[in-house]
Amino acid sequence: MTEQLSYLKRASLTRHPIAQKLFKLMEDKKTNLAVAADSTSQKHVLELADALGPSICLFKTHVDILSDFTPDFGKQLQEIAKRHQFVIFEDRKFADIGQTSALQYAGGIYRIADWADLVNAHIVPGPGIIEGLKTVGHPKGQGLLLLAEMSSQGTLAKGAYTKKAALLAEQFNDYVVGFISLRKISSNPTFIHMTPGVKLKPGKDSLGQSYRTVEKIIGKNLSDLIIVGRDITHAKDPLQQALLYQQAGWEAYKSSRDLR
Ligand code: S5P
Repeated sequence: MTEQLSYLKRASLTRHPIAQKLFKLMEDKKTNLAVAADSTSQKHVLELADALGPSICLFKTHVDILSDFTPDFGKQLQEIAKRHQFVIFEDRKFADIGQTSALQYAGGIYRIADWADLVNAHIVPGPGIIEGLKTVGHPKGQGLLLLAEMSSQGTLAKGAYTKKAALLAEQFNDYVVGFISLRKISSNPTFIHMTPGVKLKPGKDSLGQSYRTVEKIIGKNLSDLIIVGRDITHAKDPLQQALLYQQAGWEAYKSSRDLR
């Protein structure tokens, strides 16, 4: 068993307000589960946030797939997040030059920067994308996750690319709070590792998504947080299913680490 710092200890090491809040509420609520609410109905997304709120630490959205989006979406989600104590992550995966990404983040129809605690970015454009997003998000106390690895088959995000993500995170450590990755890729305890492509049993979908188990991701790969989508949102009883993942995630966290 490797010696690792607890989420709570890590909350005290980071100076980023969202990372601090996230680590703390993971420990308080005993959950490292995030749900990916990939429904095209805003009403359904908000219902999921309210129903699953107690068992999750983070709620992940794709606001641009909503077919009935209204400008009060963010405000409504923030109210639910406050009630149930979870962090809001808009999975926008910015990938343009800094100037354009900043405009996409702050403006347009969705005004993501008005309501999302966290967003993420591909590092393919280089550091300018982080600088651009930072001009918008940092003054608001929001944070950025870098896509260091992806869960899909044949991903090009590996090797030197993944290492570069870890270096860029260090370079911008007052704004970057962590990574989307399949495993722990940085030994800096202030960075959080979030992993999608997680199911209770391994498998894949018909479009290249591959699934690894909770035990593999949290227990063996030492990631910090699991992101689960359809296996919860499409379940007969989403809350019951979320509870199974919450328990599995917490058990894997506790049993795999010699926590300090
Ligand atoms: O590499 C990635 C990165 C992300 S953020 N692979 C992913 O699947 N995701 C997101 O995680 C994806 O956009 C989706 O919202 C979620 C996985 O959903 P599921 O239904 O396959 O669990």
